[in-house]
Amino acid sequence: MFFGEFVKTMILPLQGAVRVYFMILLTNGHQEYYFNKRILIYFRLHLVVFKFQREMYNKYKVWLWAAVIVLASCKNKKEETQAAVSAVDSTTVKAPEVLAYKVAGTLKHDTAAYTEGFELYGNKLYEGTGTFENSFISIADTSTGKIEKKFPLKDKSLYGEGISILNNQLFRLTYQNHIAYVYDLKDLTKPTGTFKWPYEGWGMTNDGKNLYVSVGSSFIYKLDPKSFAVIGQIQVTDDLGTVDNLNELEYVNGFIYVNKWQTTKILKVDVSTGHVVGTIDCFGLLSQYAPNYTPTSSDSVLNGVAWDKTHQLLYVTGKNWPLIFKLKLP
Ligand SMILES: [Ca+2]
Repeated sequence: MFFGEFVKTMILPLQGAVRVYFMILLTNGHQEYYFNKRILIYFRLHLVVFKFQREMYNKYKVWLWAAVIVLASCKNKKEETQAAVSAVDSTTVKAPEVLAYKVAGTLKHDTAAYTEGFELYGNKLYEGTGTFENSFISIADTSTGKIEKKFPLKDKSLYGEGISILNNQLFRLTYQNHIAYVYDLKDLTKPTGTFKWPYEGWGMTNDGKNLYVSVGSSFIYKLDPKSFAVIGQIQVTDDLGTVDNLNELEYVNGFIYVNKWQTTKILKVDVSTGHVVGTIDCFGLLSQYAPNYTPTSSDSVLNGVAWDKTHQLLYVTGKNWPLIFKLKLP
């Protein structure tokens, strides 16, 4: 506020006074201009303002110079921070390798499934879906894609998100309800427990011991499955800086495959560093294998990555996609 008042009361009159001064200079100080009534009033007015401006400066000069010093130091600090971040990004992270894959096969996928979680367990394909209207968990056969069981979420105030199975329990996030649920894998009709979760819920996976959760940012959180407490975090970066909009996750041998929301890319992230070491681009898969499919909305994006350990294949699908792709990685 002080700085705004200073501009109004001091800078603007100063500009007017400078204008009068230059007018006098331009006329070589000829006295006849002082007899021009309009110029004389203008000049006197600015002398009054000049005096007021000087009084204001004397009154507030300590604060003024203090503000100038603070602003200058802030600017220097910001530049130093940006320089440090740039140095880390450009020198420590290599450009990711493009991973050339082969499509080993396809399965039918339920086009009503707004995929949020996707995982293989015991040779079955588990899928968790979203939206308030149609959140459910399904269990499908991995050789045919046929859904064998389906468990709708009855409470329509809940929006289902990522799922993961660990120790015969199925964990399930919600989008903005700030609640996570845990189910006994033998009975997915009702949860056996709940956890509070402070962020949005996006994707989930596990390494056989701990859970990993994405929240739509560049961070993946590592959680204790017993308490849902955060015990670590990974910030994902590539050679261009941090990578955000991280969505569905799949842990495979020290790496997490994560698809970046609203893109056709799956990133291979080194869990120990957070660096993106490879990218899988699924652009063109749908148009090639399902040329007659028309997406129901702009939300029908790639989201669903699951690892088939037995056959060493990466299953990939998307929200409302008609197919699941089995990818053979290099
Ligand atoms: Ca997954």
